[in-house]
Amino acid sequence: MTNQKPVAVVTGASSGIGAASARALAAADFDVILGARRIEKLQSIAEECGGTAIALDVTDDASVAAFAEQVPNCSLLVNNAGGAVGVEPVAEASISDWQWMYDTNVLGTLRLTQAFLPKLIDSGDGQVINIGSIAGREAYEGGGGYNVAKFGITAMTRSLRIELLGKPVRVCQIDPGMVNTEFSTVRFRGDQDKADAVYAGVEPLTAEDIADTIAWVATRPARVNFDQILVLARDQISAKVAYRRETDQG
Ligand code: NDP
Ligand code: 8X3
Repeated sequence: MTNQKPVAVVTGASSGIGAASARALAAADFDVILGARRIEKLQSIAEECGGTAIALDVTDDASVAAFAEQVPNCSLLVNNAGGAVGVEPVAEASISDWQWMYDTNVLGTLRLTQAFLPKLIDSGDGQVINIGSIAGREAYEGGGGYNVAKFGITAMTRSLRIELLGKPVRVCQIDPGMVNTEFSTVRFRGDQDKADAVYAGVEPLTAEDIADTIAWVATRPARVNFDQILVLARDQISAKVAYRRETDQG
């Protein structure tokens, strides 16, 4: 691979925030490498923004190694792949749902960070942007394993930031509130009515709103490190309280 532009890797780029970020970073003149499992969706987004689609399962060591091998240089790693499954209370939660959330969000971020850190350092101006969540700042009823995973990412971002002090790599975490993507469809295991109910009466953020933030952070001068950014819809004030126009209830 030969290129002059800085290379940005975006995980979970087949939909939602990741797809919008791939488009925004391509528009900001990055050479974008898109990773996710649904390769056809990934390829169509890559074609649209002039990027490169490479199959990636962030829960699979061999997949991460094969992905990283195809990307010799990297200036920016956006650890975005993730999500939630289920809203059961702690007392009733499924161990396998919690394992999925921990493996995808936390260990996925760890695997990609370990695979790309040497390349980010070699670039002379590297950046890691982890996608956390308001769920990594506030626990909520039914948040369970997703809260645990996103609080875990918050801790990992902070450790990494400290460990890289003095090295040419910035570390940022962006914590969105409600964003209308496939997130809730996945969380409710494909039940679209339940997914739509999450956003009823509220104007949520769009994937493009978060992608704008990512592209803005990524294009600041090398001396500037945004450690953690919370991005909420105007209609949302906390993990549980959003203004619902139809019911006037949070
Ligand atoms: P989407 O469900 O639209 O996107 C999730 C992305 O993650 C998909 O591209 C999916 O791709 C990818 N992904 C899931 N599992 C894996 C895996 N094992 N390996 C590689 N890629 C994987 O949701 P969002 O865009 O909303 O989510 C993006 C991130 O933003 C997540 O980390 C989420 O937790 C976070 N977030 C979302 C919020 C929201 O309200 N939407 C709010 C706060 C944070 P594929 O299935 O093709 O592998
Ligand atoms: C997604 C936002 O509030 O559903 O990270 O946990 S929330």
